[in-house]
Amino acid sequence: MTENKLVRILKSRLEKARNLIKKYGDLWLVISSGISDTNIDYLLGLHAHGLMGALLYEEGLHIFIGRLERSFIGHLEDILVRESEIHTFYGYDEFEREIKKILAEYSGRRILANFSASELYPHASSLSYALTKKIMHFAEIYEIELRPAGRFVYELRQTKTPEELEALRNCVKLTMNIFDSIVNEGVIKPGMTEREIAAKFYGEIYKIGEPSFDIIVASGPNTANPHHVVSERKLETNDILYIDFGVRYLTMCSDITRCLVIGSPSNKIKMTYNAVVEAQNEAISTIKVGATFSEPDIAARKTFQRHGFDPEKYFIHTLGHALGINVHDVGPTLSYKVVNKRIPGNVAYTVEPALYFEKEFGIRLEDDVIVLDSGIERLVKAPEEPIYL
Ligand SMILES: [Mn+2]
Repeated sequence: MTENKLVRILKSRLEKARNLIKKYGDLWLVISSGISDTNIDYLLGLHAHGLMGALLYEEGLHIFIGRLERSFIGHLEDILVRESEIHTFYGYDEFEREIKKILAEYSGRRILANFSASELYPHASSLSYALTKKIMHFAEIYEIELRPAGRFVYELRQTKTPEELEALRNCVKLTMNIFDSIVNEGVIKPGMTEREIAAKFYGEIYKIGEPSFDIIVASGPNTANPHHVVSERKLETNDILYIDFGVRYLTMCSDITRCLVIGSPSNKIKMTYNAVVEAQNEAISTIKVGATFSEPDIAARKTFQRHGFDPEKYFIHTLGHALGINVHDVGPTLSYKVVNKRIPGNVAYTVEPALYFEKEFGIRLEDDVIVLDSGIERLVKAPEEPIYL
């Protein structure tokens, strides 16, 4: 069941890639060596392990996979690779030989390869210098024109296919089920450590997928840190805490932050929470196809100003980021600085306004949205009040 869904997502990406590639070249070569390349996950629905490669061509996809990892692509065999070839190898030398053999078949063609400067296109680059030299050498032998894949990968992955968006909707639902079930269990209470809470979440997440990123559980004064590292701190009565977590399900990532309080919160906490809720609603009301990436962030900042909180001082990050196969996916951030780019259709974003008061506390609320030509879809909505434990 899940596998079929995954295959449908992969097929939708392959089709999109094949249509788009004509604008940039003929084939797309992805090689993952060492650091796992998300483009392998994107095409094959699995984490790259060691050396792996994929070459997208008109009719199919060549897959280069270590003999020991052969079982990884079991889900692709019948459907995806019907007309394609699987090339197995053991060790670097055999890998090189396989790549060379296949490249020989594409003499005279234009191949997009993922060795653009990583500062420019971090999502497209992971090739080692040695491997880059090698591929360039083969290209020279076979008169292949190598082109940087950066722009192509950017355009391909910034917008999502309907299948990817459907997976994200389900992903967010499952994510919230996990959150609700842990909160309703009533186990989060004074004496429990941040680490113990994180462990609860990890336990549930692995039953359906994997974490999109390292979970953040921040409590008490730790909530003043936007990127807190989970600690041994024990929850205390009248604490505030935030939990920032996400699930990677069917290769799509959710990212949610919720704010909880134990006992009775101070007035400042209540006022801050209200301001953050309002900022989030105001921001979301501006998000639509054709709006600039700055508009929602500016709306959130204006709301904070109206509530008497200087956003320059207390809202110290951007409003949101693209979601997709990576939790920080391809695309501009929602920031007041991105004034000259407009939001396209079929993108997914987080909306996460926050206020942080150094050494005191902080509140962040994060929801996920999908932007379509027909309007915005808010996949989930943070509660109007903190969640009382
Ligand atoms: Mn986020």
